[in-house]
Amino acid sequence: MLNDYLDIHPEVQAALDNNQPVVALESTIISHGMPYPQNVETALMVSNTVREAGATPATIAIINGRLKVGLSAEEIELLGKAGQSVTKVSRRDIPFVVASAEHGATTVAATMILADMAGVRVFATGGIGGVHRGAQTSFDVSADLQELAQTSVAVVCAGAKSILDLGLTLEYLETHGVPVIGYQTQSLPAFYTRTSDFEVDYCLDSPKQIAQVLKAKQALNLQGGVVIANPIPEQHAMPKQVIDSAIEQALNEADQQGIHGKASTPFLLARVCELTGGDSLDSNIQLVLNNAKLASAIAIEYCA
Ligand code: PSU
Ligand code: MN
Repeated sequence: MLNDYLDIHPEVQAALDNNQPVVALESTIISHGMPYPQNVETALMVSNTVREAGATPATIAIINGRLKVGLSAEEIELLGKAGQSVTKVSRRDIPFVVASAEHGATTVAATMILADMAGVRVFATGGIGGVHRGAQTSFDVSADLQELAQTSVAVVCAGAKSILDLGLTLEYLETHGVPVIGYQTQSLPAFYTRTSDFEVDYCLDSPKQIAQVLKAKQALNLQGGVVIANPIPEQHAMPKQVIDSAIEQALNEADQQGIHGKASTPFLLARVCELTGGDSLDSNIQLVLNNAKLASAIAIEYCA
């Protein structure tokens, strides 16, 4: 039944069949999270990084209505070039894009769903969605959080951007039983910066320790995801004031222009990128590569 919709790349399927490590990668970051051509270059570099680290990359998207776990370089190029014209697909959007046989770029939430269908347990990305600032009145809470509450995939990210309310995001995750692990850090990383004013739930120092937690969670049949927050490497971090003021300005513009719903995050990401020149994009690329390395190491330990 599932196979009527799902295409697992033969290389990914072979790895899964042989209990070899696989790392899922998302595609909204390609179509909506970065400009062309850096988005395509980054996606290909991330895949290579996973390979070099000894795991198999599985970039996830919807192509012509097919749920794809593992993309070709041509498919990555297609999603990157088409950019914002590709539908941004979260949980609610999946059946529509499938039924109309269109392309879709999967968010963290939708990528987790497809990874879970294929049996991929570790996923690397840049940043997760969360509770937006002003959510008290806008109700803007990313479906990524609800997915983390129910779908058993570990997400390696660089924390969350301060376009979000980091404190409320942590509260939401706590309510839904989603642990937030800091990799070699007590402080919740804030994407462009290594620290924030918030603490993670658990600090673990090695991929092996993290894999042990994932194994215990699975053995105990505790459903739901895990957030693994990996600070951006020091040399690529941004000065806090620079990024904070760009984020403030982007948030004000979004407010003035009435940007809301699924357009909100891509708008803010693009504006922050423009306002910081190329700097935030360079940081963004480096932190994704760093997350791909850690996710690969965790996937390897998870299979050991
Ligand atoms: N944060 C980033 N880069 C991204 C995203 C978030 O720093 O590319 C993308 C991810 O795909 C994430 C999605 O799942 O935005 C969240 O969108 P929303 O807030 O509409 O749920
Ligand atoms: Mn939203």
